[in-house]
Amino acid sequence: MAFELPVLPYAQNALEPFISAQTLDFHYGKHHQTYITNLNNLIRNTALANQTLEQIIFETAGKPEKSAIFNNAAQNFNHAFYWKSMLPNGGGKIPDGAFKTAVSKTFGGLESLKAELKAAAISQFGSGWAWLVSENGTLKIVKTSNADTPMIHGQKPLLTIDVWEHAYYLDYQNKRADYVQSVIDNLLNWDFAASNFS
Ligand code: MN3
Repeated sequence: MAFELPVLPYAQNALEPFISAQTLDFHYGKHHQTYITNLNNLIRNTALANQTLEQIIFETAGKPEKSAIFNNAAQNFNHAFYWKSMLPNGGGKIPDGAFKTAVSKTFGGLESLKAELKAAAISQFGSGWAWLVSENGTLKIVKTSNADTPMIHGQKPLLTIDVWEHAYYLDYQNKRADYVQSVIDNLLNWDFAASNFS
């Protein structure tokens, strides 16, 4: 069974002007598709071929001889999660409920959470990801390098921002901070984060 590129949850131009259709054309249509194609080629006719994406990630994590499979599998998970972490007319408020209570308890409020998330995204050296996760029920901001992903560190991802250059270079060139600020202010899907927390 081969993996397929998941359907983007909005049109390719739906995140404009913050992320252009051209960026999504390359990032979703080319980069993400390549991770899918590579993963399928790497697992074909192996014991991993009938496993779920998460099983493949756990099975190959920390094994240097399996790093190509891990990198492509984890990047598939990370990108599918990133697309769902955004929506047109995002940003804004978090919904009432257990997630909002946890945000107040851990960060003192949404503005402090956003400041910490921005700092993590900007300070990630080189390619990687900034994440809001829950670990044993407690919220945390973390960053990961390259394809690394929170699930293998005992963390449940709630929201992510891709900070590989391919995520922003066409629209923002070297200004990663401007891209991160745009995503946080205008695109983040707090309903998705809340649904992942519960
Ligand atoms: Mn990417």
